[in-house]
Parts: sequence; C-alpha cells; structure tokens
Amino acid sequence: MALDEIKISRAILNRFLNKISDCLELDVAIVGAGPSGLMAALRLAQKGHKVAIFEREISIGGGMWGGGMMFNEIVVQEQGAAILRDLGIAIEDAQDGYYTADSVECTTTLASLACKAGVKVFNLITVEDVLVRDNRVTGLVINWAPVDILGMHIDPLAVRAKYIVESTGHATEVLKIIQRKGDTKLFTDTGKVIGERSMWADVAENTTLENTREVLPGVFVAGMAANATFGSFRMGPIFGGMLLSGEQVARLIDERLNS
Ligand code: 48F
Repeated sequence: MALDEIKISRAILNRFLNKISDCLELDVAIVGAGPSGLMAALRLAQKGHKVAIFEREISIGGGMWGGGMMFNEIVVQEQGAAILRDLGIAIEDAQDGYYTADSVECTTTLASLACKAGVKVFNLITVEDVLVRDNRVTGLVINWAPVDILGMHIDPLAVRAKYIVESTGHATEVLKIIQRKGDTKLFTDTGKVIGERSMWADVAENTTLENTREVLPGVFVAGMAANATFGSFRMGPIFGGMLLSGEQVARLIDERLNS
C-alpha cells in the first residue's frame, strides 16, 4: 500500500474532531492533568462518568514528572503507597512510613490507566474562561495553548459540564479567572482565593483533603489548588495528598451525579 499524506491527515482530523465534538457536553471537566486531576479523572471514569481533562502543556503529569528538584522520585506516606500499589506502581520502602516511587512510572501509569478507563485528555488546550448561569459554573471556555501564549486575538470555544474540577495546582487559574470576572464569590473566608503559604508537609498533606471540596456551585477544587484556595501550606515533593485528593473529589462528585 502506498502511503497517502492526505489520508493520514484526514484520519487525524476526523478522529480528533469526533473526539472533541463528543466531549462538548461532559459529566465532569477537569482542568489540569497533574496527579490530582489524573487521579480524579481515573476514578470518575471507573464509575462510568463522562470525563475529559484539559491541559495547557503538551505533556501531562504536571509537577509529578520532576519529583523533588528534578530528582525524579516521589515520596508517599502509607495511604499514598496503598493507592500506588493498587495502581500497580512499584514502590520502595524508605522506612518509618515513607515510600518512594519513580515519578516517570507514576505519571505514565496513572495517565495510561485514565485513558484506558475512558478519560479523554486534551493537551495543548488552555482554559481561559468559564460559563456561568444563575450563579453556577456550567462549563469551560477553551483555546489552543499557543494562542494564549502568543496573545493572539482568536475567539475560544466552549464545553458544557455538570461539574468542573479545578486542579491547576499552585496557580488556581480557574478560580482566579472566576474571581477576576466578578461573577460569583468562592466558599472561602474572604470569598476569594486566599493563596498558599510556605512549605509545611505535615500540615499541608492533611489540609489538602479537608480543602478538597466544592468551592462554588458546580466547581470542586483538588490537589495543591485546594490548599492554595483555602490558604493552607504547600507540601513539596510528597504526593500522597495529591492522589488522595483526586480520589476524594471523585467520590464527592460521584455522589452528586448519582443524587
Ligand atoms: O501543578 P500540578 O501537578 O497540580 P496538582 O495535581 O499537583 C501538585 C504537585 O504536582 C506538586 C505539589 C506536591 O504534591 O505541590 O506541585 O495539584 O498540575 C497542574 C496542571 O494544570 C495545568 C498545568 O499545566 C499543570 O499541568 N494548568 C494550569 N493552568 C491551566 C492548566 C489552564 N488554565 N488550563 C489548562 N491547564
């Protein structure tokens, strides 16, 4: 068979357009493919929900690839180790309740499991705005990341979703967009993103779970964004809280979708 470049191009275009067109109406739209977003997506898809992740970078995995200061290993505590074991990721006992895992194996396995569970991942897409109806966030406004990076004046497209997961990490980008537009107040003490504090792994890991919750109607915050939103600490390269937060947000949204 002689390969035809036009057929190759048409195959890509047709398949991508079918995929994104099918994802214009979702149960859950997740912003950010870091560990918390990937974990949330995997668990929600395993429950049978229609889920897509929108990620600005070409690569998924967020801050997990880099381990700690580019030493590409991560640390988890017992509960995080249980999740990694369950996902089939090799862990090593670093003693006293600390475990290590290869950050590349963690990221690739998590991403692969999420895709195989039915999650659609749209990389190179930036969430630049949201849809708000009757004080509830009902969707995302998306554009190609290079359009955003170059500041080109090109109008975006929109995706409707029953629930949004804000898992953009330290930046809390989606919530900052919402507060900038002034459409609604967050469920924080100030009504705004409070901002993250310095590193304190012990406290931060626990508050990540407390802070993984609905932050305004239709939007749940997970991962590092949860602590940044509610004014807690950062934790550095310990990732159990990120995985647990992803599971927790999936549980909370699953309950809502089933109620
Ligand atoms: O930062 P990130 O890995 O978030 P996370 O799941 O995990 C945090 C840890 O990596 C680490 C930590 C310790 O555990 O503190 O930092 O909370 O991933 C966030 C992803 O969101 C993407 C960004 O490129 C990254 O991959 N992102 C951020 N803003 C946008 C976005 C946006 N507006 N649109 C699309 N993607």
